Amino acid sequence: MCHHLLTLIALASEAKRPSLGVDVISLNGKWQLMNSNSSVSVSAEVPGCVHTTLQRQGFISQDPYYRFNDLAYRWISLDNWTYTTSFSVPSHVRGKGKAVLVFEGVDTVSTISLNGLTIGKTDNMFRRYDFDVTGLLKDEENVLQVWIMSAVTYASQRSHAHTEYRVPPDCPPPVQKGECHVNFIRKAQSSFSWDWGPSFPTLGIWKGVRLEVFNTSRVLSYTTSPKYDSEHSSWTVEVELFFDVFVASKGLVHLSIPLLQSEAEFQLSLTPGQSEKSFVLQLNQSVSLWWPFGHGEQFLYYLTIDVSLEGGETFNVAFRTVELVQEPIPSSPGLSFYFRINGKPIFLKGSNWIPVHAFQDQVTTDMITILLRSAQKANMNALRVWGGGVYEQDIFYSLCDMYGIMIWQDFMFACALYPTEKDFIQTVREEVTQQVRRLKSHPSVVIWSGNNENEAAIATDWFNIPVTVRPLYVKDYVHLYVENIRDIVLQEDSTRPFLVSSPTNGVESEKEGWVAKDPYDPHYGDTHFYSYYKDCWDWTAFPRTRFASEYGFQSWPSLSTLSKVSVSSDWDFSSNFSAHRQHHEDGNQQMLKQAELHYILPNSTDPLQKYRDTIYITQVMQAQCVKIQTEFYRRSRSDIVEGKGHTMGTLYWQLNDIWQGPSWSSVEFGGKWKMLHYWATDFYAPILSAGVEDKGDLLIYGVSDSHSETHNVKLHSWSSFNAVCSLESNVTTIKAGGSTLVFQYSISALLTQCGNCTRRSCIVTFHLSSPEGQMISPHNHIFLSSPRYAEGLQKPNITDTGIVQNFFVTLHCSFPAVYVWLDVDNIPGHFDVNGFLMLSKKSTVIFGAWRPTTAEEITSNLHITSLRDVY
Ligand code: BMA
Repeated sequence: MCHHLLTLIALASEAKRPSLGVDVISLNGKWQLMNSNSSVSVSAEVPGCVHTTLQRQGFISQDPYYRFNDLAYRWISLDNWTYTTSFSVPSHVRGKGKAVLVFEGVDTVSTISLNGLTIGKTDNMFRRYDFDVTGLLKDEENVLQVWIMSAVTYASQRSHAHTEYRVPPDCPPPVQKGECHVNFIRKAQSSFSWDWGPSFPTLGIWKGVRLEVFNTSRVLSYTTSPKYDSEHSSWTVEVELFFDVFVASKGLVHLSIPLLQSEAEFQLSLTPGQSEKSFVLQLNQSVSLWWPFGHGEQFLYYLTIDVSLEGGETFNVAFRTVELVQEPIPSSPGLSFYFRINGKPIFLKGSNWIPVHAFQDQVTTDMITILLRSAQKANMNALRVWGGGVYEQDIFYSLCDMYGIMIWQDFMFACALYPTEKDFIQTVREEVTQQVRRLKSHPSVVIWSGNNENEAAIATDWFNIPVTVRPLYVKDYVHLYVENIRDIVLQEDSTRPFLVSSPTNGVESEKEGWVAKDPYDPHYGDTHFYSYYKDCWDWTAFPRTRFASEYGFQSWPSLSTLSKVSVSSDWDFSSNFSAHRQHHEDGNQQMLKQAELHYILPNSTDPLQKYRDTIYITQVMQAQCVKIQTEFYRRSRSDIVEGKGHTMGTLYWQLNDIWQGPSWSSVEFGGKWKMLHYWATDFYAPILSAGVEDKGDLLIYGVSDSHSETHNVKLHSWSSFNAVCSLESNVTTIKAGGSTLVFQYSISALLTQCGNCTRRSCIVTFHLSSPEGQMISPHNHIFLSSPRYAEGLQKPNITDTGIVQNFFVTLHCSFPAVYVWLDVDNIPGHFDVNGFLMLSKKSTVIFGAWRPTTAEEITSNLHITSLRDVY
């Protein structure tokens, strides 16, 4: 079975501003902030939050991220806070018919008053609120107050008021040092702590505030949805306009895409109240399509919408179709699960996105850009905006549109059951409607998904719910995600697929009443898979899934990142700090245990060196484990083994960090790349050569994302400085958009043929090359035994012989070296390669700096480590 969603998506520009005929007074800027007993009174920036304000005003002397401050500053979130401002409204503005106060985002539970009168309340940080204040304004000194209740107190009260049955979990595991009942409040679920992040239940006015005054009408939002008519092979763009109308009026709407020489004019007739109008622009020309990164260009066209009563707006529009294909696969039970973009099957390569900061007001466009560029540089074409964080800001989606990064967009529900009281459902309905209208015009968004792991939570009984009452929870689940969220999304957006959960069995889950018996079934939908203690080199233990939307391993971030929030006495793996920052039960042990399976753990007698080396070994382990697992999934794209396979997506957990602590991320807080991120560049390369050992044979696969065939495969193997021997495969074609076994050889035969090699003394390297001898895949290698047992691996004595402008770093070593790692501490930027295998005496890497720096600065900060240097 397959969802036919042959539609085209348009991309809207940033926050919609009311125009002609609407007077707008911005209320952003300086406000006053006070706590409940008035002992704190400071001036505050809006948009902003209480924590940021107290830090900037010097009321708290330290960075909330510093050492143990998440606990020390807990009081901030337990207090209630009031924001106050006053403003004037010129009388010619005040004289207009209708006045509305618009809050783009309040975090979270507030009562808002104007000139002493309550004008409204908020309970959902993901919604915009518009309050009618007609007749309540004065010329001068209008006092606007936002009283914000502690989110922790509110969540606790709501949970206690829910007496009929439990809505678990009550509290996060103690190791997270977090707050309870976050599922009762529509707020970033990770703000009460997560297994990679601190508890900072923020309070604030996190988005803009403004007054809008008008006589006739104002536009609340615009959406643009290109749609493809496959019968006529033509495109249309549907434009929706949402109005707030005060006085009935008539006018014209003019739509045009100049580059496509397409335009049209429509009559507009508005009656008082909220009003939705939609218009369809027929295109006269063929269009250039929008493609995911690595598959073509990202064409964006300008679309102008002119409303005679209101003025004009210009949007980006992009043309692409998306289908989620779930149909039978020959010789495999279950259904496929893959994305077809513009009619072509596309393998999704990427990772999962979490909030960039606990204090969202501190997230800058630069921070988002660095992360998205880093994703693209690592050859990612997809990210999943995970459901425990926030719907990202407009600029995030606009950049994804530009970079060709496909977005799997979760709704913000994660790892919990949720209440279904009327007011909760009502606020969620409004949230979902607004978010779909805000984001649906972006071509980068390719799928909506209802929640993170909540189907699995019920199906596999995370919360010990007695079987007899389970139907009640299933009913609530279906009510929230199917009868409400899904229902709204289907109504609002017919241009992309909707999934109820992740992981899920997709249409099979639907058949089983939306909660499948086993949502992790590899024959259907997507899976999440984590296993920390089992040997990650054993690829046979991974589920051969249709789509791997989460999997990963933790590592620690670099010392330069940690040193911003710690002191030297913390720099020990068994310090209180190391335990405090670790929010995942046994996380630190798991990392070392996994590393120890293949590496000798650092044993320097210098404690600081040992700490640095331990961080290094956790990053080596993480990079190696995720590489093995990802390569397994990529080469499974064509395979069906015992009915399983046809994997068409890998999104490892997780791309970014919310603070400086251990986590599954490949990019540290601040943007520094971990070893994993450098490796992702290779294991996500468009053409990959991947090696595995299977039943005593060495198998090498060529995996290609390309839509046309690739020729000629060559193999290099067995290297010391000089390869002991080198072999070439006679397979000359790699399947387009597939995985091809290009080389198979018995390992014992290979060892006998290749001089004096043993599993412990040699390593196999390989790559793919074109008929002309040009490399078409990155170099890759496979160990035939754990490096901890490697024989002949010596201290390589790596030195750099000076760094020249443009930051070429030339390295020399006296012996081959593995996992060669260059770290320049706090100098922002990244190397072209890192964490590499150095099989030549000399090798040059390039450092690309993100700010002006000098060769001297780099030299004095450069640390070089390889595996043999840590023991
Ligand atoms: C999955 C995610 C997150 C979590 C991660 C690592 O469950 O959805 O909730 O952070 O695993 O444990």
